[in-house]
Amino acid sequence: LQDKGLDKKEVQNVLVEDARTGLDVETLKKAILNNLFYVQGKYPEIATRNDYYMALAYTVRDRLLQRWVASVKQYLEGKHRIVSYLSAEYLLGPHLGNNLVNLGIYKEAEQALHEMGLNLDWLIEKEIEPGLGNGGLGRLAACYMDSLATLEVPAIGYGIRYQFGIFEQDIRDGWQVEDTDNWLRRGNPWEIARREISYDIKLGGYVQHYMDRDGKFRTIWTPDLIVKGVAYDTPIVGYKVNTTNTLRLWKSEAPNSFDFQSFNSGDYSNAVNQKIICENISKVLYPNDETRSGKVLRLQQQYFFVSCSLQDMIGIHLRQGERIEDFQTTFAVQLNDTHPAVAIAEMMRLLVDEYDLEWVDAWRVTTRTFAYTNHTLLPEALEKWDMELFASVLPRHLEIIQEINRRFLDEVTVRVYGDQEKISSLSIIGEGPRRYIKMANLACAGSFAINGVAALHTELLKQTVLKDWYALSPEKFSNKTNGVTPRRWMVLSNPKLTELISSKIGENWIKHLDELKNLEKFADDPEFLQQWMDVKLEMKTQLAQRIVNRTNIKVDPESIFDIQVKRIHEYKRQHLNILHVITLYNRIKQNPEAEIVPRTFVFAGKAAPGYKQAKLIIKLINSVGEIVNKDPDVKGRLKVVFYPNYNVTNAQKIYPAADLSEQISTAGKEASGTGNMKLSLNGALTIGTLDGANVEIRECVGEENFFLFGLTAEEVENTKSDGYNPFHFYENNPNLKLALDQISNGYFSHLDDTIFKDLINSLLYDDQFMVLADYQSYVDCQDQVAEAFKDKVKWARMSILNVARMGKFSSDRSIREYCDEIWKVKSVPVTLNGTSSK
Ligand code: B1N
Repeated sequence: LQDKGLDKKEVQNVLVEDARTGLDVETLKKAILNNLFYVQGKYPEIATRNDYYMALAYTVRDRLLQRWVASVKQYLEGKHRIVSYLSAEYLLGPHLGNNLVNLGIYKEAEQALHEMGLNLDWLIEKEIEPGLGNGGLGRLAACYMDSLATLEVPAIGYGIRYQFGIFEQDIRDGWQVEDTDNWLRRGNPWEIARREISYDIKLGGYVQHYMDRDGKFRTIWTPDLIVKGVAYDTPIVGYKVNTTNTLRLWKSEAPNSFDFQSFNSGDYSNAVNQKIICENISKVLYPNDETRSGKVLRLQQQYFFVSCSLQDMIGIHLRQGERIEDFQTTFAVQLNDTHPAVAIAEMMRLLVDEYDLEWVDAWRVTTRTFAYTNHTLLPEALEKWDMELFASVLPRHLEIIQEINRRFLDEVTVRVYGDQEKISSLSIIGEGPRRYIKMANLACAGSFAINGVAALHTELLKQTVLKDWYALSPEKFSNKTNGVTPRRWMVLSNPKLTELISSKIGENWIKHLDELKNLEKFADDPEFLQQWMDVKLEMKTQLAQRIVNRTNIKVDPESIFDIQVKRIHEYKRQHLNILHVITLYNRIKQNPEAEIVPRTFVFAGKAAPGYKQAKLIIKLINSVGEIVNKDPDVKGRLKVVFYPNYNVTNAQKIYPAADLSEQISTAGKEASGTGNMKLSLNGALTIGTLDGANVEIRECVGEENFFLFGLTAEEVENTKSDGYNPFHFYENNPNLKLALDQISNGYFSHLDDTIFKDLINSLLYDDQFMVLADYQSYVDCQDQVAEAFKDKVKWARMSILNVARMGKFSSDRSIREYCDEIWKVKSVPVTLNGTSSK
């Protein structure tokens, strides 16, 4: 090299751009064949599709590792505050395509494979997605990891490496059937097991206190089980930057030294059982979205990953040569809802019991470290733990929580002048026939910041569930409206739209979503309008193909694609949507010549396996579909599709094809929603209530581009307190009455008049979610939608303006707000070969 007269920096470049790091087509081709041989042990003639997928995945991983190592090095060199995101769920979706986009080598990889006679899409579709989350909360964590890396913020995500993620859904005879999600069955090229990074976690047992020789109080917690948490790391690369952060997920195992008493005493089967108990902790994701389970295993999971993560952070902090008292200068820890809130008690235990801090010093560190995001107002989702159950798993933490509460209530009593009602509402421990621990209160007491996930949600938090907390510490509260990453949800999932947008306004919008604004000036350009409509039609045609393959239902790509995809929940009101379907159907039956704008209703979403009404809603959708889809009078003008197994992979194919986005939750119930943002960014117009982030979406896109209906959150509350009577709406609205009668008398269920009884009764006599109260307003609004859709060009214009004005809803914006206002962290660009981005 010296002969060639290269200086040191150039040498570095040459060395770095080798077969494992080069990004050009030729190098990629070589690397893929190399990995096929040395990782999969195959040559092209005998390689399977999965072999090629793995070879490509390792090729991409090599390039990530180089950036990952550079990032870690850079973070350790200076003193930077690191964001630590604690979440029980990460709904990542498939990695391959996303990593190619973020590395900026999608086209190159496509070309390399093409030259090898292979097709990139075909390999991308081979990946089994890691479904380590239920819905919006888990997906938000994944979008935030993408934005943290893209904004070059030092961050680490901590969670659980579930062996089984969210169940796979199949539909049989119209009913949901669950199957296990064995996502690791073909191995996982995106993770690196860090066997050397592991921690022991105690569970159960008892606590003893004594005074040592120096007169200091000591605590010994003798557990009845110890499990080991092993780190599995996944690199998360930012978009066209070197920054590659870590997602560290913990797997539970039996400790090495495990139960040799049992072995020595010859009790082999007991030793094996104990090993299984340890491995069970990270075995499976609880499939409940917005419902509590109260199960011991769930508490064990929460504590397991929180304790591993805090021990890990303390290790990182101390290895930097810092003092334990300054922990909060190294980490800002965000609690993704209350699922990791036991971290507050665990931090106190580690500081007081293990690192010998005085209580007040430990509390100072703790309350400068944690911040809490609330994601729901639904009372059934607020986490509470029976105190005896809690004590049986975490006896020491119960003592600590009682001490936190005692000191806290002492202080509060003075502040609220002895108001008993306020004191008991703020207490971390609930009294009743059985005492319980209120995790939201623990999270509030131990955090320096508390936020909601949309403007309306934050306001409602302050007025309702956290009212007394807001009165006590208003300065802790702020709003951080959710966002989604445009890399996965536009660039990757909708390349045609991406290309069209970029052809007009350049590519900057991908990192600065506000720049979509620049599209507004093309909203009246006839050529652009035509291209916009062409892309949408092409995406609808592709989805139609997938629908017929998966469900055998033929749908018309020219019809309105009216889409409601999200978890099935009564508050999300998929049944309100189906009442509209039935209403249109009845119009046709009453007058087969009636003018009906053709529509394809697409539903998708999982129901929690134990949630009866949600499962019944799925059955209802399929039953209505069965009748409507084959009725000759309908003449194909209405189609109802239930697309099975909604997950990130399927969502990426559905969003680009949507004309209409259904965001029809009962006002005040959906904390934010994020599907609303993804659909809108893909050009769908929204029909929705004033709920969650819909309110802000409507403000941004303009009320003329948003189909609004229904009661407001305030009207919902007033209607309830005035004595809401759903039966009154049934009796006085003939179309509504007909639809409900048809469901109950078996019109859609082969004359079986028993199946939907529970659903109908709950609507007629309770209707917590105001379906009947909002029915007419919804149907009227849908009539306006149909009318608007008749003018295709006008619709396209609205769609363009809608996208142009959605820039606020990038997760980059959300993360910037968290960084500036809560975490106080700055970006740390990572350099590679002397440059910081592609
Ligand atoms: O969190 C999303 C919001 O956009 C949604 O509106 C909200 O419904 C969702 C217990 C939850 N809130 N609570 C949960 C998930 C799992 C679980 O076990 C509760 N999910 C939400 C992101 O902010």
